[in-house]
Amino acid sequence: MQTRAAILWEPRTEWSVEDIELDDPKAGEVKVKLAASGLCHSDEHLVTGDMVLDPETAALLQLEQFPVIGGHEGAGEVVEVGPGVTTLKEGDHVVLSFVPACGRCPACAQGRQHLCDLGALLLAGRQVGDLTSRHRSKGGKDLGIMCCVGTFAPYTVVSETSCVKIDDWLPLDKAALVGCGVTTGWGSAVNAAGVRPGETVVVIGLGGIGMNAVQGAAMAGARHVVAVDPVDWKRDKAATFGATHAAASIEEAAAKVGELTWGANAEKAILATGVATGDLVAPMMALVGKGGRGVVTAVGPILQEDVKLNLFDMTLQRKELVGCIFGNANPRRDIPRLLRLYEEGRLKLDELVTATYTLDGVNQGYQDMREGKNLRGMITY
Ligand code: CXF
Ligand code: ZN
Repeated sequence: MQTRAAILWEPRTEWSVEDIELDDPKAGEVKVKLAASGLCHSDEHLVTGDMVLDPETAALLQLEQFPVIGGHEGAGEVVEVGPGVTTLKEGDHVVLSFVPACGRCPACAQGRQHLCDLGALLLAGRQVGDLTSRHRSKGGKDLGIMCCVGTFAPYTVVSETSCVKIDDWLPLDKAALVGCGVTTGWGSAVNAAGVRPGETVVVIGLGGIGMNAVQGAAMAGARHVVAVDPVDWKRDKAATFGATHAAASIEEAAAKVGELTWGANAEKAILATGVATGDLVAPMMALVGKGGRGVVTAVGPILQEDVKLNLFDMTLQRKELVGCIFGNANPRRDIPRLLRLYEEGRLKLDELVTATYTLDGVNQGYQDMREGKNLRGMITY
């Protein structure tokens, strides 16, 4: 079929919205009619050239990262199923999980689906079944799809392993948010940080990820949630997601946390900035006290950046630094679970969407993100 998509032909250019050809789903694949796609900062990292496919993986798979259809936070309806699909049928509503979960690899078998072996293909963006493309430009060039989903398009073809079936009555434009940002943020507090009742938690960066880390920390029973961001309205908004205190910078947060804990410092800190760099990790670790834990959930120039840590902190202070992808969640458990919490009025999703755009407005959406205007911009189809 013919459809449209926002394509990034190479880094440091704009998204180009073009007509494309979309093939029928092959074995194990489904065609999804998307209702909405969130504008996550990770797609912006493709634009800035920060987030490159690991060269070893690229060489091994003989794949190029570009051109790529962006978007990895979407939800929609299955409109066609390929041969051998057993878990979905036409008409099913699905959230596209930005990490596929095959259910069979060692990570999936241990319940760590966020580490599914198919995740090696996140930035290679080909079909996980046979490493070919179903998406083609008008000029006949194979197109990659961000995180194996490519949600900047009204239709896409994905592996059934990227789909999590959800209840039909849920609003798809809100459910889309759980395909990346909400689960990543909430899970970074609940799963990765393991926030416990009564703890003091600092969340650095209040975008779509950080706001959900605040929300997760509050839900897990934190006593103090200190929300850190230089943008005034984001700090104000964090209070509605459960933040108890706010700071405009890490330095200001350090003073606040020292005061709140009588010098003991926080139990947990979460780095959720739009651009994570290695030099932010040591200041984050300084916010946590002995036995405390810092979580890096944000991404940025991930292959290029190293982290320097103090050995006293890691030994005598026994601080922990924990990595995080997709909130260390299990998408098939956590996506439906989060949506139940939304239905019951206990998880905020509506409040995260600060602007909606058409597909043609994708570059405007990212410009608004750069200017600090959005928590989540959302393309609706
Ligand atoms: C990212 C993580 C690194 C690969 C692309 C997606 N996560 C969420 O935005
Ligand atoms: Zn994302």
